[in-house]
Amino acid sequence: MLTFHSEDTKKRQAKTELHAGELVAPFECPERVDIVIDRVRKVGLGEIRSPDAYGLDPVLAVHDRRYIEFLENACDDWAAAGFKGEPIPSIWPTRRLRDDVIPANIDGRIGYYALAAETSLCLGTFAAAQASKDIALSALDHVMRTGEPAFGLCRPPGHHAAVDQFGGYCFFNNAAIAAQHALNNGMKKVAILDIDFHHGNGTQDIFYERDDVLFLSLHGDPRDEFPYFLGFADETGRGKGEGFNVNYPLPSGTDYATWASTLDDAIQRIAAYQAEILIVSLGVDTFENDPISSFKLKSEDYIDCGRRLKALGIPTTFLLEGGYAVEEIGINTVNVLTGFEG
Ligand code: Q9C
Ligand code: ZN
Repeated sequence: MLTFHSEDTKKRQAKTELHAGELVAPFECPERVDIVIDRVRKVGLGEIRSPDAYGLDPVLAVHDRRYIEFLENACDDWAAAGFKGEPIPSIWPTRRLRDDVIPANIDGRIGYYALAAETSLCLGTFAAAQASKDIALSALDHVMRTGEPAFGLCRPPGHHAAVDQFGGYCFFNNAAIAAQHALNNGMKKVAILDIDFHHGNGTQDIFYERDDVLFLSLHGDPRDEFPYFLGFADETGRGKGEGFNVNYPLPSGTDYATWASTLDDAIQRIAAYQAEILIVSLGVDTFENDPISSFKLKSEDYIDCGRRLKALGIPTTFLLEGGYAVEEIGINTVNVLTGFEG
């Protein structure tokens, strides 16, 4: 299987994450990329290619123009305001406040465009996010052209990013950008299967009223887990999109037996939808030793997961999302891919 990879993904080198009331080193760190690519090489998964540059048009097809401009300039604006730390939001247009005003002051504007406070911005973030979506688009194009599977070693991840919001370590929604690109290039039905531990709120939101993208997500029950405010089972789509959004919230402590039978249900729905192309939002923060998650998957389970996905027989693009047990992220991610290869 081909891997798409770029060193530019490591240009995001944020120093801080707001975690448990402290500023700590981010869980979503650049070393994740090195460890995954080392494993890809070690097992001989296949050729490693650099992505093509797609520019911002495919991003604009999914995200708000002013949001993109905000991301591009936020660090400069923050520094120009005289703020010393990394850009981090502290107020939002929540209930009882207006959400139809975009503040001029960067302190307010960052809250307007943020869905959470853990994710600090930094100077290289925009460049890394661009590399990440180029990787997703290159992988998707390869799959569309050849029918062969591909792995996009995306970083930063994307599935929490909504039309005009960043957070949960995500800026551009790589899977959504790739799905829209597939539709704009002749595909009629795309499925996105999100197996990251966290609900893919951004992806769900982007396609919620549409029937050309089937979105399915297995994740920690939002009653207990980030992103808390989306990802419940009764969210099934709206309007034309009714029936094309499927959430599988699962309890803390979920093991592979339960997770895999849930996966089989999702797989059956993808088959029934007759998707022409499958995008897997591949997070391995379902791993038993993940530091911020609570499922109990073991390294060998990822091989079986890959096998089950292969049985669908649909051209498949894998895009990396989360996974914070950094030492094992290479083994776990690449196990899905080798399981798929058979
Ligand atoms: N400080 C992805 O897996 N909550 N994002 C952090 C620890 C945010 C995860 C709790 C988790 C975001 C792509
Ligand atoms: Zn996650």
